[in-house]
Amino acid sequence: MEKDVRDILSHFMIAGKFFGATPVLTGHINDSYNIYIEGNSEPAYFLQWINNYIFKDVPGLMRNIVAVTNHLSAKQSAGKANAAQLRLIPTVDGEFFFRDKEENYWRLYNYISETHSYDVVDDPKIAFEGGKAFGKFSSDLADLPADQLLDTIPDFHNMETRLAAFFQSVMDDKAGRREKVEAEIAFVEERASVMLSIPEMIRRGEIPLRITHNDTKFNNILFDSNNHAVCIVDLDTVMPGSILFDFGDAIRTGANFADEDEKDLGKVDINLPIYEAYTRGFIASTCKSLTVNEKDHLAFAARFMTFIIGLRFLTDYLDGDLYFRTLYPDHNLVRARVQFRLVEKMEENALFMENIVQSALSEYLTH
Ligand code: GN1
Ligand code: MG
Repeated sequence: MEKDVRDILSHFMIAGKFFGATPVLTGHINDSYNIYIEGNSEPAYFLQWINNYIFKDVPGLMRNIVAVTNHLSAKQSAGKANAAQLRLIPTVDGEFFFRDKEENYWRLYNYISETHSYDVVDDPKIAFEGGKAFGKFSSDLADLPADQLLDTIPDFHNMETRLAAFFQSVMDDKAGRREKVEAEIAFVEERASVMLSIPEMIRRGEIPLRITHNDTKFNNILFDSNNHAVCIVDLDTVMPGSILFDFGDAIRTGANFADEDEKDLGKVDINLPIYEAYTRGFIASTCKSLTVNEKDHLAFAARFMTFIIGLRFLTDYLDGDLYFRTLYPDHNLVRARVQFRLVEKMEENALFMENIVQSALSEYLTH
């Protein structure tokens, strides 16, 4: 691996001499490495293999990232964006990615130093800061013309197409796993029509499309040593979407007491103080631009996103684990069950979650 990485890096304009690489194992899609340069104890770069089974148009995806990072850097120089920004390191040919002989695509970022992230959050102050940061991310991109961006994964959070794909996978039963998931199939069937309200509203133009991040796992926020959010990472799916998606996915990940793949479902529950703090932070930085329908569906969006990601894990389980990286045979099923249990917990707390949104709105709209 070291030799390959050294070869790949020789195509990029790096400062200094390659010393070593360590794999970063958090994402489920791309392969990532921290890159060390001789004489430095901290990594200097972040290298990624871009999964072109999932991202069908990598050059187009990279044009998106160039547009987004340039836009954010311009805001940062004007003192308006977060404190640190991802920067693409060009290749020796002046491109922003390198394609090797096997048609693998590679990109290199600067390393954002002295930061850390949280998979699960237990401090409301950190949740508030995270909510503010993801809200600000979408406000910072509000003036980037949406037609400049490609849909890197069409219909990414489209519940209609996700449900259709799921029911197809149930019929096909390619991996012979259907009989293990009858209870989960029933869970999906019971909720499908409620979940379809969001794509219907989007289609009717009642919920606007904005430029959104679309993969707002809480651990995509980097915090500095004072726990200030300084950078948002993982820009592959920045494209037109609903702000509801960005709000919901951060709650799904940050405000669950358990990990995304916790085997003990008894540990799965919505952490309401964390939910409240995140919601206040998010509303603090977005409330002036939210429409009435967006405000009215924020709390539901947490359930919507938890359901849709659970649905995708379950679909992939039925298909035989073709999409998400898995570490053991039932990994996708474990992930799906955690999401569905969390959906149930959110259903039980629906009124409370709604009230929190409303009180945060009245607090910040009067500021
Ligand atoms: C994938 O690989 P990662 O963690 O950035 C997925 C997200 C899911 C997430 C579930 C492009 O994100 O949509 O929410 O796994 N990204 C893509 O953990 O499908
Ligand atoms: Mg991602």
